[in-house]
Amino acid sequence: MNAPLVAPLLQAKDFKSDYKPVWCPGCGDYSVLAAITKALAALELRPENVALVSGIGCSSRIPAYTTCYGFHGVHGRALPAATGLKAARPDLTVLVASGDGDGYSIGGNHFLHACRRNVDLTYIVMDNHVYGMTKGQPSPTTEPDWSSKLAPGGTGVREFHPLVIALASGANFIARAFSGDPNGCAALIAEAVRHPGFSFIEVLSPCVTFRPEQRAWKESVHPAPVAATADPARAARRLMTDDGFNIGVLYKGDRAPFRPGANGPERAVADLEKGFQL
Ligand SMILES: Cc1ncc(C[n+]2csc(CCOP(=O)(O)OP(=O)(O)O)c2C)c(N)n1
Ligand code: SF4
Repeated sequence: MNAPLVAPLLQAKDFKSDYKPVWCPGCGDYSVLAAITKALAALELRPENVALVSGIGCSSRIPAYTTCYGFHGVHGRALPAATGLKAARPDLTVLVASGDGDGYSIGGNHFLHACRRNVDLTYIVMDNHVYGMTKGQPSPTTEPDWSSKLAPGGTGVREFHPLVIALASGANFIARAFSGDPNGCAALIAEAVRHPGFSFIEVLSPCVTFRPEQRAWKESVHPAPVAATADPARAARRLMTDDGFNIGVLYKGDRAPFRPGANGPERAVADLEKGFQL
């Protein structure tokens, strides 16, 4: 008798492509890549059922380093591309990879509306508080007093608070991870993928080239002292007073994800056009 045709479970290495990452030695993004591939294996997914969408930046190179479907798009525009993909192919697991420049600066507007729409996506932002790929400009999460060749004395501009903004805009799952703990990061990514709706994970991922002092983040991070709450008011208070290094799931909402067509019957474009005929 022939053995039943059951696809074997895959391992993290099966989700890694043959392309060798071009990141600087020690960049946190290597561990985020490892965490994503571990999470996909733990979720018992297959590369042909997963799409990774990104914008532009060192962090946005991730899709090429996996065997999943990938879309390395335009700077700041990963979320609209991913939203369209998930709307057209709800059967795919769609992950979005970004950086703090890509996702919070040029892509900031899309971030707000992706949280509000609550399409079932997992948004992983590798935050290194700097534009790495373009050689060290301050980003929206850069500390105001960070002095560099490009911004001597610092920008003097207050940082953006991505987690608070995600909560206020309607994200359904909010977590913070650290690249230096790839297993912990993988567990958070897997939990985010399982949670319905728009899941946002801020991954502290050091840029060792332009922010070498971020190597000390490993001494600053600590597990969040309390379990995730589903109460947005409580989550807001916690996030507003958070030291920036709490690791774990910080908010887990129960809003139903947006599904195209769920709010009424879909209409053919030709029928819609008829309504506009003079
Ligand atoms: C429309 C447009 N504007 C600017 C750029 C140049 N650019 C490429 S990557 C990047 C910043 C990336 O920073 P971040 O998202 O923080 O990623 P990192 O490289 O730090 O991972 C910029 C400004 C571009 N490619 N396209
Ligand atoms: S410049 Fe920074 S973010 Fe880019 S690969 Fe190098 S260490 Fe990583």
